[in-house]
Amino acid sequence: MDVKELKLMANTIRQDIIRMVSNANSGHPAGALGMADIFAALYFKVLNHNPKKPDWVDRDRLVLSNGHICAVRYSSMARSGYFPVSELLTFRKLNSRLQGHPSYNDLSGVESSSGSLGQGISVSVGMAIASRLDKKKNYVFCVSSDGDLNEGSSWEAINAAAKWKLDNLIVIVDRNYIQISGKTEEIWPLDPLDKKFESFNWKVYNIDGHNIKEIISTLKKAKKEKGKPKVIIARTIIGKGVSYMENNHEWHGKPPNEEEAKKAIAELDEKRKKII
Ligand SMILES: Cc1ncc(C[n+]2csc(CCOP(=O)(O)OP(=O)(O)O)c2C)c(N)n1
Ligand SMILES: [Mg+2]
Repeated sequence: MDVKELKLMANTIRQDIIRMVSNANSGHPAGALGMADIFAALYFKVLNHNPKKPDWVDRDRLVLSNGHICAVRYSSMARSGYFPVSELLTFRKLNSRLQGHPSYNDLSGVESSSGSLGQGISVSVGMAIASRLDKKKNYVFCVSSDGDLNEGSSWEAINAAAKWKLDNLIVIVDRNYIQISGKTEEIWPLDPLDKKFESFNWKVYNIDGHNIKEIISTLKKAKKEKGKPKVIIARTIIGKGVSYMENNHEWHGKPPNEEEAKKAIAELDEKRKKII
């Protein structure tokens, strides 16, 4: 896909997120919307994967540590062919494979169960070590977030990744400066986040998490960098694409009502016309 097609895909993913969360009348729309550009780039450009063979042993792994934003992952998976798009509307229903937090046992292609913050980087470190021991050439990508990095266990894993010089590990941080109850720098500050990662011996890239060209070129660069684990700190806007959700922590875990969902879809339709 070229950049324009990826922008359109990110818009489609955003519309899916609104429909899923609104249909379920529960879920986490804002963080998911903020990561749509990165997930479009990952699933449709960067990941070496085969949606028809989710268990292919040489695939790149994508671990989602901030599991609550899983609507963005489910939409990306459906749109790239892991399962029918119609299944997206079972999101958060009883017995659905698309649980409110991802379940490894229920859906092939989900690499680890998540939702309990602070575990994904550890899981990814384990996968990266295993790949190296197996002499595999694949990469382990881990999506983390400010809230995920508020957990001390994340930093133990970050330290371990540097000890093992895991250059097959790339963490992408959803740096929207917001978590469940407000602004990160007021609740549990992380800045200077890039300097912290550097002092842990990681290679750091700061990017605009909505610039698809920059997302792709940085991921390419990061894959080539040898000898260190790598982190891409992606500055994102929570709720991106839906005016009343942007930069507003109240939409962290609240579904839009019918009228609000209609407004969101209309706004996204307008944006879509501008991309075309
Ligand atoms: C170990 C753990 N503690 C607390 C929670 C409750 N919780 C769910 S999301 C969240 C905040 C996450 O921050 P972030 O990922 O930055 O949220 P977003 O940007 O998507 O609003 C918290 C504290 C949790 N899921 N896991
Ligand atoms: Mg956040």
